[in-house]
Amino acid sequence: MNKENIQKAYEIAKERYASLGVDTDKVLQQMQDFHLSIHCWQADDVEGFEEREGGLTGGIQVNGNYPGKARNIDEVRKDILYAMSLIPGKHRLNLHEIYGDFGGKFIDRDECSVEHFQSWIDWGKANDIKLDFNSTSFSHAKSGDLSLSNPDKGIRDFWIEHTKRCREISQAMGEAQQDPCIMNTWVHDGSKDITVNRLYYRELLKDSLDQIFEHKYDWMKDTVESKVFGIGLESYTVGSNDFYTAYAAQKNMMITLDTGHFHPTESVADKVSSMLLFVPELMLHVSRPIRWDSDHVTIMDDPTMDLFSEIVRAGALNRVHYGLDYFDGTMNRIGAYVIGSRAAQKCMCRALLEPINTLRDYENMDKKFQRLALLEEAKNLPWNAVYDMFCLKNNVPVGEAYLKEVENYEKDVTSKR
Ligand code: RNT
Ligand code: ZN
Repeated sequence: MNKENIQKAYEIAKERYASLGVDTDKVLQQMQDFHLSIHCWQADDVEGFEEREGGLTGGIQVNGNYPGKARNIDEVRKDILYAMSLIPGKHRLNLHEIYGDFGGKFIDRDECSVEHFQSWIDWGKANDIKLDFNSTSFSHAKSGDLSLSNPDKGIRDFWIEHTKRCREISQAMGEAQQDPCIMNTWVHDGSKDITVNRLYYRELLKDSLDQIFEHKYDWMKDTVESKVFGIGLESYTVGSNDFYTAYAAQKNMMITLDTGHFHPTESVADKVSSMLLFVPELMLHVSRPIRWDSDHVTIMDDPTMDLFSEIVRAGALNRVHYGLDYFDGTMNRIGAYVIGSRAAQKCMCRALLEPINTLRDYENMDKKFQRLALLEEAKNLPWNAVYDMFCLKNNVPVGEAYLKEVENYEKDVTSKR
């Protein structure tokens, strides 16, 4: 797209928004401060670099075998840097424990330590990318159906040790980058069929978490992620939404809202203002569930737009962290990163451009028709010209121009794998 046209379109958009009391220059600034935590696991279909046999377990699934997936740590790093070069702004990288630099050795989950992540810490520093972290309960011989809530104390202690070590690693990452590393704890624990000891496993999970979170760190922040159900674990999830909402509220800690982890008609957007009254911060896992927690690539759909609008309306921009969480092996994986990241940004851009003061005036005056009419009209306002300007300012391809770049990278790099 022609640079002058983008600028002209922006000027027109700026005037149009100004007439509704919205400052587009300010929004461009806010977009610059909007950092995604990009998930490393789209690059290689959630495999990681552990020396182990066996595929993905824990009730999650990747479909597709599109050629060119990253096969080792260098390829993951290269692909992520390339994807980031097509996403405007500055973003974080969200690592899972199985993506450690294990040097070809088998390091069990209860043996991981900072040394296995030192090269990531150095890479983050060298590329000015801050890191977030996740413990990994799935794809392991001891995963089974129950990890932190396993009645077998040996297995439970194994996963407690793993998760504690992950917190230590997160602390080291946070300290090195002088910015808190957010560590997400999600465990798949659940069961396929009718469970008659529901309370018991939840007591065990609570006790394990209490042990894990006992030590306080200053350079990492914990967050806990609930889920409605996993594949093969359909009847019961130990760490349900109620469990973690209550836990996080009681401990005054962060909670993760994964947009695929609720019943299909539940609004994740509506949870923001309720939860933020009781927990300090939220982490998002922005995904796209299709009938179940399918982890399709994030797009600019109604649930995602509603979610970001609610964050802006709640004045919660600085209390939310924006992780992505999808994994699709049916298409070019770098393209998938760019689509999902840009989609999340577009949702935020549109949310920031909402003529909220006028809308609130209407609501306060009980002008229902006017409120709904302006909400409808706002959909058609030239938010896209503002997003294009954001891309231009950040020297990344504007609009569909990035398709060619992804194709070139496929031709030169990923197709040769
Ligand atoms: C699974 C959870 C979890 C994982 C990642 C890989 O349903 O969403 O966050 O997707 O940890
Ligand atoms: Zn998630």
